[in-house]
Amino acid sequence: MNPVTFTTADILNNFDDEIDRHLRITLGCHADKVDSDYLARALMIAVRDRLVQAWSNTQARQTANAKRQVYYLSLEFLIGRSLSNAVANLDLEDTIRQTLHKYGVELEEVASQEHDAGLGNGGLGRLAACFLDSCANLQLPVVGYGLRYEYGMFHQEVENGRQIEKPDHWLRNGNPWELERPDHMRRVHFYGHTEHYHDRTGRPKVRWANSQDVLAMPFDMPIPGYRNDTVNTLRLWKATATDEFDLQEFNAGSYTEAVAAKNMAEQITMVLYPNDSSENGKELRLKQQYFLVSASLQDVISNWVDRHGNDFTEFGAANCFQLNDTHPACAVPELMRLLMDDYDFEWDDAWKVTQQCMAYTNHTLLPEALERWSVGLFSNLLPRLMEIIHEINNRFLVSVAQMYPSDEGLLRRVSLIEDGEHPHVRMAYLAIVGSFSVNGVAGLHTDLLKSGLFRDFHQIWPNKFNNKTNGVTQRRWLAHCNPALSSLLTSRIGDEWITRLEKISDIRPFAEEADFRAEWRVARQENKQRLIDFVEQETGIVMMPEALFDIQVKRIHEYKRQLLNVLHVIHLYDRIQRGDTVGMVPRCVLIGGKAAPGYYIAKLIVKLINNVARVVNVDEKCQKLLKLIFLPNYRVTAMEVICPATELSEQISTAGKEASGTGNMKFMMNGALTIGTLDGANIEIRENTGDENFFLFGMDAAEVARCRENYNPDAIIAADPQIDTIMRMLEGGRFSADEPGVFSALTEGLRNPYDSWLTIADLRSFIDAQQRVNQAYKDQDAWTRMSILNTASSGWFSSDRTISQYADDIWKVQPVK
Ligand code: 26Q
Repeated sequence: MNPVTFTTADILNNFDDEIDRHLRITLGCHADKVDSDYLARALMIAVRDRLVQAWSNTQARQTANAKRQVYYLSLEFLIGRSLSNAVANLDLEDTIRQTLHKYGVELEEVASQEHDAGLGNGGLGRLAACFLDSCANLQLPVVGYGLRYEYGMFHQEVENGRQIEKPDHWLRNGNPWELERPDHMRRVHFYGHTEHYHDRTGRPKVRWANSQDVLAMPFDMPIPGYRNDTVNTLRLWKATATDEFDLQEFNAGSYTEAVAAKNMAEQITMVLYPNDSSENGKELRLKQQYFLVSASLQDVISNWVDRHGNDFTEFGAANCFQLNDTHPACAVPELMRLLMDDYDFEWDDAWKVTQQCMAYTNHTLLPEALERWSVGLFSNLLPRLMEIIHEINNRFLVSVAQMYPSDEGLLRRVSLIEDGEHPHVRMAYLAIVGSFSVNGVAGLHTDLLKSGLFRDFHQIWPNKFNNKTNGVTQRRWLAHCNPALSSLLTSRIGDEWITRLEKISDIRPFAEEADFRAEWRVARQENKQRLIDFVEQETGIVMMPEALFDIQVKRIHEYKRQLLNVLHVIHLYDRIQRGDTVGMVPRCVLIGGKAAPGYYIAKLIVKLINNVARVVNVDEKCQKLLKLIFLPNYRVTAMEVICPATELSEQISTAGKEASGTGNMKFMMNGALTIGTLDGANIEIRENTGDENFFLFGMDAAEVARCRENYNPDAIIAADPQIDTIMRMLEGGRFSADEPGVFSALTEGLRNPYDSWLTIADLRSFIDAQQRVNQAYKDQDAWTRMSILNTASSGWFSSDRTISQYADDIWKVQPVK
């Protein structure tokens, strides 16, 4: 059959007809006045239809031509909305706007009907989404594998200042983007036991017997590249029960009970775990991890066997699995199991293949966030994997003992099994031993991995370790979310920056043109107004348009130090009370983020922000000078309104704690100035934009380490009257009149000599830096110049750059054009 080609007029007519057909036939909507929800669904289906041909072409092309395929294994993909992204990438915006005008609506209104796909917690999940976008843009043969959670990241509400979690049933109205693929269903084993036997040729073999099985049903989501005919795939697995009834129960007359028991299986992909740090070791979470890994590896191997039969000679060279943190680290023993038990590999051959195709990315330095699983739980749930892990460990320790004879301490330190009364599997060590590449996500982070957390492993295998500084996609985080700034940029330097962000440095000389700066300010003001409207809608609070927009949005965490931010707000509040306001610039401080439901202190910080906000925002004297806002339910879609309007980006973690940060990059790209510590990618942001365009404060990682040795926060407080006042207000109940003492856990933490986050140690430096911000903001022209230079220097922080480095250094893959 000949390929069909469309003229512009065809597409237009076509689109009108298609929307009409989907409304009336696909969706059965016959109303006179179509509401925007139906329109959104019709539009999404029509746009998806446009993707399908390129999607299957891409697959065919990659299967035929790619020398190596990459699989990004991640428990999280924080996609957000897809419609506007697809429309922009297919270059359909004008067409669709014309069609929608016939229904009297704007694209933005229709697009706002789409529910965020919130299948992630924060940075790590959003990074996976940016990476998929960049892979498609660069036409790389990369498939994302994840879980199709029925419930995504919880919806956050605030009652009496406290966080309330509500379920996020994002699939309730269907997901027009996904295609169910029953023909690629897989079967995953749990529980049971292993049996060692000899096959017909007398070779020793193992089988996993008496397991309880769960089916994995794949749903594919299209990942379109930017105007390049490439559409990659994100494959999400849903757990479904097998049809094997428990016959005993069935025969005893418990038919309904037997069927109901099938629900156990389906729970595996019911809900995303909403905690992004310390793990509580729940069995269901390990089930999720193994379910993802086993289904995905079987998928890859089965496709391989379809094309190559049982010849695995090239399998290791032709496939690469990138492990997004240790969450999918079971991939190491699972690949071993599949190769040995199902395809008759000998151990050494299987190990060679495994080490040839696994690569691991670490996203945290917090020792308490490193995943460990109790050996007891592990061997009960995954008996065959536990056996393989023991064998990997034994062989590894033998090789270490050969390299470093008589270093027992070393053997104990690097063992994959942490010994003790309740031994645990150290998942990070399993990932390191099983991979050919281990990378951190920013320069400092990788250095600290090598010299600290993974020091012994770095000594054993220095060449395994490498850095890949994170990035974000400028297509979502500038072109889409900031149309005002985008068209201003394009008017001066063309639109090549959309696919090659390094070109954005061409805007640098325009920082010296007064007209350009004026236009920059107009765009910024338009974006601020958009945020003002959004915040008023969500909270009822009206931000002052002339104020400095000072913003911190990210997960609520002690190490991220939202508390430090609040202490500064209290300080400003106190100054205003005392009438010390000469030269004070009006400021709106906005904080948003979710706390893990079981993280008591994080939830208390949310309460404190809300309580301080309540006092500040009703205060007469503050009206024109200061507002504090807690924005509920921070999510991808909220950031799309927030980052274009932000003037001051708060990146204030204790140095050495934030692996990279990625919000920091979105803000910079959109022209915000950063107030930050020398932590994570802040360091690289400062290097790129220049010291003079960055508000630095606080201790660096080395100073932090030294400070801990002899930290006396009480002494610092007593010696600094302004800090002393802040503490008195907090401890004296100024923000907790109706619940005396509610914040004592926070104030006691601040005064604790073992406070891990050293908040008081950095407070003076922070207040001073904020005063420098205040002074700088008074000179709007100079501020605008700095803002332009931040955007102009953001080229390095495109995820296209990051992904090119993964492709060249780790994956060794080429684009398939
Ligand atoms: C683990 C086990 C059980 C349940 C949950 C988890 C879990 C889930 C998510 C642990 C950690 C996470 C997420 C971590 C994360 O988002 N880290 C961030 O990754 C970003 C991308 O590299 C960095 O920019 C941030 O600095 C880092 O905090």
